[in-house]
Amino acid sequence: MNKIKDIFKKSLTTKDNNTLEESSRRDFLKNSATLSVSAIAATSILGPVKASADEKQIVNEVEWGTKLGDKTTKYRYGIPSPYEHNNVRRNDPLLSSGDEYATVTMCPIHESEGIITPNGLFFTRNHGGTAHIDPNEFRLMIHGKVKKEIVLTLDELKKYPCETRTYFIECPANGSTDWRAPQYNNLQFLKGMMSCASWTGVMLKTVLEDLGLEDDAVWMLAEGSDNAGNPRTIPVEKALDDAMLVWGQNGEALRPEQGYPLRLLVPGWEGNLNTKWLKRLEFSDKPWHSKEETSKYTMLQKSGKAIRYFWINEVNSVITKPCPEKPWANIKIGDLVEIEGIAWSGQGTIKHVDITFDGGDNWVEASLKGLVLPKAWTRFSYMYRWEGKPLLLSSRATDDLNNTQPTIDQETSKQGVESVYHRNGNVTWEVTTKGEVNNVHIRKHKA
Ligand SMILES: Nc1nc2c(c(=O)[nH]1)N[C@H]1C(S)=C(S)[C@@H](COP(=O)(O)O)O[C@H]1N2
Ligand SMILES: [Mo]
Repeated sequence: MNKIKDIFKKSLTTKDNNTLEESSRRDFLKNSATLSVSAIAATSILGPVKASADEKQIVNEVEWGTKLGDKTTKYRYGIPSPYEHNNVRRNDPLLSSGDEYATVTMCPIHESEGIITPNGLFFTRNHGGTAHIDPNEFRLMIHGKVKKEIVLTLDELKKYPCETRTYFIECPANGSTDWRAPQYNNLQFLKGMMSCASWTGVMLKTVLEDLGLEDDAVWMLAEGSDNAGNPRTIPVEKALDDAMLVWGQNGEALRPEQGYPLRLLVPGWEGNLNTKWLKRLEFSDKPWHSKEETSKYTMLQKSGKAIRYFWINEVNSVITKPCPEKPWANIKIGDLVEIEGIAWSGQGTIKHVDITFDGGDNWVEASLKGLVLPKAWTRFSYMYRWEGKPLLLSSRATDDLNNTQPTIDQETSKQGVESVYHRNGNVTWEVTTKGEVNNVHIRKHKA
């Protein structure tokens, strides 16, 4: 036993005598590749695994193996296993207007895997409930300073060549409950006002080049046909850059909650601009100053003044494993565990993510895993051996324009604590000696 422990210790000791907890997953794989065959079992991430010869699920017939299952044709549209009943959107009463129409349901990002949110779990923010539109009755009007004003059916719009692209949508109010002090000990409620999907539709640029914009068309108004309408002014520059009119979401039609049959997608910009149940696009030489960009969706500063037209969701990240809902309660001291999270930037592509274990004094670089796409969720990962010490665990993302997430101190010294929108200061998890995880704020200075 001691011999195994020795091999174990040796194999995990790097040049400068730091143990594996300080090294990345890639280093771990490199180290383990040099081990002798007998040591592999001892260094398995699983640790010592109990022999399974007496497991009744293996030895005996199981119920589901002795009879026919459901008819293969039972579900014309598949549904999740009933055992996954906890993986659901949840309503945040703090962010509702006292009813279940003008409110938000948060995405269970603590349960999410990879970078795509399944359609049934996509966060939903409505100002007047979910509209249900018959696609045959759908019309899109494009008017104002456009050479060829037009009213299009969905089929006509679908004649344009389509593109499929992966982008996140984030309400700028994501994390808003935490400006003054930690409000929720819960990742879903803290950062679940975002999701990421693969969208199919036409580049708005393609449509506008086809119809022809007037030279002085510099602003676009996008309005929905739901009772809220959600009118927002968007610079034509963005409309001609990467904005899309989308009808597809993860390989099927948009869900009603996401704006069926057509929504505007303004990649990386605040969720509110992504008009659902789209009815019209109007072009003008002046902005509209709609309710949604004057009374709401402005950035209150420390000075008491507010910034209008703050569109971009800045670089951000959060650790999803561990998190308050998925603590390290079952992890034993000495276990090697994966720290995982999501990073995103409305300005570009995630370049790197750093992790701190001590509240920001020291940082190590995590590895990015899977697809790394612009304005999309990006997964990061770090293999860590937890020795039972309490931690102040946090991530800090940097994008390819070298924007880096601020600390909470940096953010609130500029912004104050009365803001609602565009919070991207570091989220910190306190990991206790018992492996519990709490949402805390690291403040070295007073706001
Ligand atoms: N027509 C319309 N578009 C809308 C809204 C709305 O209420 N009506 N809500 C906006 C807000 S505030 C956000 S954050 C995003 C949310 O998109 P989702 O519900 O698909 O997650 O849609 C935006 N588009
Ligand atoms: Mo929003």
